[in-house]
Amino acid sequence: MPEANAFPDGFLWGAATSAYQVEGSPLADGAGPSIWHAFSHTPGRIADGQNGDLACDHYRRYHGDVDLMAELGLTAYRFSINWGRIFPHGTGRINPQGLGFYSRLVDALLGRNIVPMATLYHWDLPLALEQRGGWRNRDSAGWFADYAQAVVRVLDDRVHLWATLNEPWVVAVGGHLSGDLAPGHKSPHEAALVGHNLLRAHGTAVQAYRAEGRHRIGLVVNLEPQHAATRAEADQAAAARRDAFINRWFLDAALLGDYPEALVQGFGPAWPDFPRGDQRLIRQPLDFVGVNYYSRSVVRQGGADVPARAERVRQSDRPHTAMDWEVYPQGLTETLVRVARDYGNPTLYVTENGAAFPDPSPRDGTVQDPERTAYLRAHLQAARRALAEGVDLRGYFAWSLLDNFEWVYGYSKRFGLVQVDYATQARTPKASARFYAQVIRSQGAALDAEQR
Ligand code: IFM
Repeated sequence: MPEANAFPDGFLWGAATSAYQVEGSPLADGAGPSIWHAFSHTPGRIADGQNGDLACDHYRRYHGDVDLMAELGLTAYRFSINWGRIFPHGTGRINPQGLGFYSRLVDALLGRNIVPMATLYHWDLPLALEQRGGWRNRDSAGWFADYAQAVVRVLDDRVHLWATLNEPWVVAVGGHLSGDLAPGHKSPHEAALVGHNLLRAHGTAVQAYRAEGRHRIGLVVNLEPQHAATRAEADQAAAARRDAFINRWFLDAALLGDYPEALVQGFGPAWPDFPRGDQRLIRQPLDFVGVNYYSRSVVRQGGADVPARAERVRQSDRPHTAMDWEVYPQGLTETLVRVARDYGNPTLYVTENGAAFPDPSPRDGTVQDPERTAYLRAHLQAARRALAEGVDLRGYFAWSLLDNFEWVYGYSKRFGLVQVDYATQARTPKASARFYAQVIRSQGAALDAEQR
């Protein structure tokens, strides 16, 4: 039975990207290198030795890309700002050419009636700041607030939706605990400290925004339900620990003003002492929460990993994407309803959702990607269900507009609605993009059209 068509007027239908993943030209026009520039130029770090030097060349082709968005009928575009384009050394002298790029991008979007949502930090810390201790340094909160202020001062007249950080959990854990992502450190103590300083940076940036900006600002987190593999108490407890680690770490701190007890206990002696008063800075009133949702985890007790001591169990009877992530659309409804319930019904956006699959070559001007289309349909239906359950959901951003640089996987994983031929930079909208365009045109009704 199709749900009543619950997408409200003004619901944003968007797609998302991030600076390092699509822009290319990382050092153009006076920009300073980021930790991702350094990391991807370190042998052995990225599949096939790839890097973001060219990526989708969005820095030079943004105009054509905005035309493409308009052609698909997108009403919003979520992008991130590369800090090192604005402050080549992270602090100090502003580089007007860097600001100029984002200003032109925003004008191009507004010229096509596309609402811009700007993320201030999507993982590309200026290398100069990493050399000063990066997010491990308590000063990072001040550096970030100054950067936020400079950007907001120039763009807030036209950008009315801002996010401070994208997925701080991934920055803390991927960058400082597992070490898979830049800057590649492996230390529980650092990961906890970095998480805390990211939250302080979020808090100071929101304060800077309240002084300088006049619109709306929020935080974007990655969430995934943690389901126990069995009813055994030990597995239930493992799922609860992993839930505190992945889902509650940043939301509890930013929205409730405290860390989950299970998280602090899980880190044990690696958990640093933080000055009293930090929690007050971290808990700033927010205008929205952005939810990035891809999959769920099924877990059982096991492993010595700090802080969750839980093991994932692969659900081999269920479909998986090319990232080996289970396709689990009902988890999106579950996640949105849970955030609404546990955190006082904040305004929400799905700021990322999508799937990588190996796509065939273009034929007759399109790319057939039935699995991605099915993923998109099912997740949009799941978002609609959350709306029907009373969640204040204001928009959905597909990840991603374009195939792009998928971090350590290089260009081998394709998440785009639009295929990119990296040799020629040709863009070909996939069938999923055409489907999304129909959904947008019909304000959701096409979700219930017969599936071919
Ligand atoms: O590509 C990433 C993005 O940068 C952050 N969220 C998840 C995406 C897919 O892995």
